[in-house]
Amino acid sequence: MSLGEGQTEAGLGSPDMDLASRQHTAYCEALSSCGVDVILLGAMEEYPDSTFVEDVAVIAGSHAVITRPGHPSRLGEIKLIEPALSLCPEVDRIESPGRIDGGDVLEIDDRILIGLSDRTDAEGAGQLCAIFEKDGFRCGTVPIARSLHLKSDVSYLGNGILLANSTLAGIDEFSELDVITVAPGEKYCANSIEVNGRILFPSGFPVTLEKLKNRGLEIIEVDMSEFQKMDGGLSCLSLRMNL
Ligand code: CIR
Repeated sequence: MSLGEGQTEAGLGSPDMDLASRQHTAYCEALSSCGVDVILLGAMEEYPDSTFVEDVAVIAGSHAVITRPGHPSRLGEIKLIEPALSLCPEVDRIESPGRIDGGDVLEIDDRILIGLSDRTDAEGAGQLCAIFEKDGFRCGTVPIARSLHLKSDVSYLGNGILLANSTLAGIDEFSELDVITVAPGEKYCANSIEVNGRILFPSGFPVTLEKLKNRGLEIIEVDMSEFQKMDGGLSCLSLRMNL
C-alpha cells in the first residue's frame, strides 16, 4: 500500500498502513450494511492517492463523467476508472485543459454546485455544467479558498438537510436548505455521506454527532483517522451510483 506517499497538508503524520486497511474494510462494511452492493477496485500502487476514488469521476443519476484531477500526480488515475464505470449507461469525460476533482462537486437534489479550488478550475467546472445541464441539473460554482475541496466543508444529507462548516454555512447557495453547522474544532466531520437514508459519519466528533442525532438522523460512525492524515474525507473513498 503506497497511501503514505500521496499528497497531504494535514500535518498529522504518516498513516499506519495496517490500520488504514482495517478502516477501509470497515468503511466497505458500513456501505454494505446500508444495502449497497460494493465493488472493490484493485490497488494502483503507482498512484498513492488513488484510494480517493471520488476525485476521478462524478456520477449524478446514472450518468458518469471521468474528471481530469487537478493535481498532476493524480492525472494517470483516470485511465483505470473507466472499466469500473461500465455499469453506467452514459459516460463522458472532462477534456484538457479543464481540471476538476470530484471532491469539489456537490449534488443537492436537482442542483450541482462546484467548488473552484486549487484543484478545480473554471474550464473544468464549465465542462461539467454543460454535461449535467443537459440532464436537467441546475449547476453553479462557489469559490473555495481555505480547504482542499468544496466537500471538505459541506455535505448534503438528503431531505433538505445540509451539514456545513461555518465558512460556508451562510452562503446564498444554501439559503433554502436546513443547514446544520459543524461544531467549532470539528471541521473534518463536515465531510459525511448519506446512503439509503443513513449517514456515514467519521468517529471522534461528538458535538456535531449529537446535533445530527438530535435531528433524528440515523448515524453509522466510521473511523477515518488514517485517511484524514492524507487529507482524505469520508466521501472520497467511494463513488456512489444509483442505477
Ligand atoms: C489529495 O491530495 O488528492 C489526496 N491526498 C486527498 C484527496 C481527498 N479527496 C477528497 O476528499 N475528495
